[in-house]
Amino acid sequence: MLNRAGEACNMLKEHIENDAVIRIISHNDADGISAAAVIANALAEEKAQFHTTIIPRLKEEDVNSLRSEKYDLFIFSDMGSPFIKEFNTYKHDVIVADHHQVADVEAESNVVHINPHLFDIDGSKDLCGAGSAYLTIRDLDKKHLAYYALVGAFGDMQGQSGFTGVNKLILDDALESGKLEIHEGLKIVSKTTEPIFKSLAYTFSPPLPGISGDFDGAREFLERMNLSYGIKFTDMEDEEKDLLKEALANINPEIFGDCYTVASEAPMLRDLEEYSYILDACGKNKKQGLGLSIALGEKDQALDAALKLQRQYRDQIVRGLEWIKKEGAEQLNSIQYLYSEDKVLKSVMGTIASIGLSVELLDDSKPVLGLSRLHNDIKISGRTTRDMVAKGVNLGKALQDSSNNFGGTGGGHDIAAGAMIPFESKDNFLHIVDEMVEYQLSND
Ligand SMILES: [Mn+2]
Repeated sequence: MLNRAGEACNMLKEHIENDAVIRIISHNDADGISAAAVIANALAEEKAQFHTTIIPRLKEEDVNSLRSEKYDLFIFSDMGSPFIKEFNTYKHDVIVADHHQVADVEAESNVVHINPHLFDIDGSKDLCGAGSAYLTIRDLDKKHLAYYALVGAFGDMQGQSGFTGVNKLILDDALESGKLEIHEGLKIVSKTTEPIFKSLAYTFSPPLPGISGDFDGAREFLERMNLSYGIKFTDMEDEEKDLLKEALANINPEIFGDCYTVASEAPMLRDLEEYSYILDACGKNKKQGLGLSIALGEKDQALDAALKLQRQYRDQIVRGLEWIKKEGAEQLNSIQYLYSEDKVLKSVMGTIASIGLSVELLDDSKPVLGLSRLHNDIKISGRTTRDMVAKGVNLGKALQDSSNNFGGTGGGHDIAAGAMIPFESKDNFLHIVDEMVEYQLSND
């Protein structure tokens, strides 16, 4: 894998020496933006010319229209692996640094394909898109950029219980460069930017049942200990911090653990997990350009704008969780679902379905589907728990088979999956998924 990355780096070096203009195309989530940032920062340091575009999905028509663009080298990061066949017929050189599923196509000499799946490495936990991108530029002596790959890993939920596989090698690079420090601490968000009750309510991972997503719950929790809820965590006295730590550890011991910080970053970006949340908020609000400029080092106004976006997005999630708390989910025999026509709730349905399960607002003995209507279709995000998967539930299969029945599409992992179906099939679809899950549970 490192040899393959070395080949990519040689290709890149050649184009830099020839003063070529390089085109970077990357995905619009936290991992994809981090991936673009790793490469763009490296190219900027090498004084190379480049142009970056962040897109939600690489479609066949994109692949076809890029073919005629006048660049010398294309770099696709956190996307591109399904299109090796098409890239093979490009006249340009192409580097693909991805970690999603691969097709069974060998790359021709104009294409270098970096993907953990090609080397039997687990692309869902041991290397992310930003990690593949980092490996591409690693031989340019860029260990000081390694931490961006870890931001991407957090964005794809790969670092939350420690880094493994190739991610560990990248972590070691980041530590060796002196940029990154690891220390034990309280893993609550926005310690320097929000009053403590909001820091607690905005902390969804690790989940704090009764507090996560619940402003009143967080305030009451603090008041019970006689702690003032309006000050920031960083302004609290040491004894108050200790009291808080102990009480939170009683709710979820995982709240105390390794924090990964980069001291040279702006305070709100210093914690790499929080950095990934900021990029995620930018991407989710279609402000991927803002996310990218932050990762390229823009401060002040850009950070203010991102903070505002993040606050808005988190408040929407809190509103969604409050709605679940009040209304609960609609119950079928073996599944439950959330449905609302409300614009804000619709936009965070998948997220609140997942957090609702983890913070125990929803019964975890039934998979949950979050439904949101988009014109004549319904988008479905399904989540369940490891326990239910062990009992036989495979949501990816259930959503794929049931959506196909109605001319829709669906699939994913056993624990998390999605589908898109025509709106008119909603009730029939729910019944079929319910029966399929019942069948999966009884036949295990
Ligand atoms: Mn990714």
